Amino acid sequence: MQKPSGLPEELAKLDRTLVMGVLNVTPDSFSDGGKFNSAQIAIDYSRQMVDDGADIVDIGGESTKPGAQRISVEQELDRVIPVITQLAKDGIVISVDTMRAQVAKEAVQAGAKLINDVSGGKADPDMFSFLTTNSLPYIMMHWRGFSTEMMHLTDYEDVLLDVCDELQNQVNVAVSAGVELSRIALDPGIGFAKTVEQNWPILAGVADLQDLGLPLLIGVSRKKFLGELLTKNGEARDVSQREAATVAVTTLLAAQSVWAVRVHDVKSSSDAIKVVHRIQQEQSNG
Ligand code: PMM
Repeated sequence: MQKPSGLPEELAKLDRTLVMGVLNVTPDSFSDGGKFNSAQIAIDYSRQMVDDGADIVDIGGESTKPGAQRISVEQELDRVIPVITQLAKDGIVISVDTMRAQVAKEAVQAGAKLINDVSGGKADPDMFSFLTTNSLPYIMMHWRGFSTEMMHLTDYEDVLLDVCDELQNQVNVAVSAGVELSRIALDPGIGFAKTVEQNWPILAGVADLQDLGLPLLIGVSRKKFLGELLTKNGEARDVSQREAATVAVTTLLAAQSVWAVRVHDVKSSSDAIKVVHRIQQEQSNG
């Protein structure tokens, strides 16, 4: 199992796929239209995810849904820092989901232990220089542009090869800027600058992504391409009904020893990973 360097000891020793539970601290993130957008509810929800098996809680204050407008750095800080501070006190391992070096810096000061950058260092020219000030794991996602434009950035010759090439180029940029290679985990960015159909060759090509030589984290949870696949009578499956499809992907990724999955429903993916891991142990004994 490949994993990035710089992980907290309790995660570094684990030899199975990790579960990163999603906590979007954004006004539109909860199904009741924002009623739960308060720090205390976010904290309780995170504790529940950990109880359900989350190894990491990924906290993001800026929506990256297609079409989402950017928020100010102050807004982003106001949303994430109080939650990170409290959860870090509880001993929960937190990653901060941000494209901004300033937010990453303050999140790390507040206790975040991983940096999850959906822009892979492309959105903020200060991100790589910030990274050189610590040695925490850095999740570098494949990214071509902000949420307002990414749906127009889907021209690929061969989506899998192009994503691999673009990730490799960005790794080279990071390493030239002084970021240690060993701390980088790669993410192909399912749904980011990809059409619904373009996500499938990527999931079918995990081995090619692994050939880049770095650990992988993949986030498919409840995404649109799953809803489209499950279309019935011309209607895509609702976001609330995509859990089995999400778990199917988790299972396949765990069987390929992908380092981590980013999911909303922690319990179902955590259970699936336990089953895969148990079978893998049997295979290595036999
Ligand atoms: N997807 C979203 C947000 N952050 N981070 C990583 N590393 N990988 C992802 O695929 C990813 C991410 C968007 O999904 P959400 O709006 O359901 O959180």
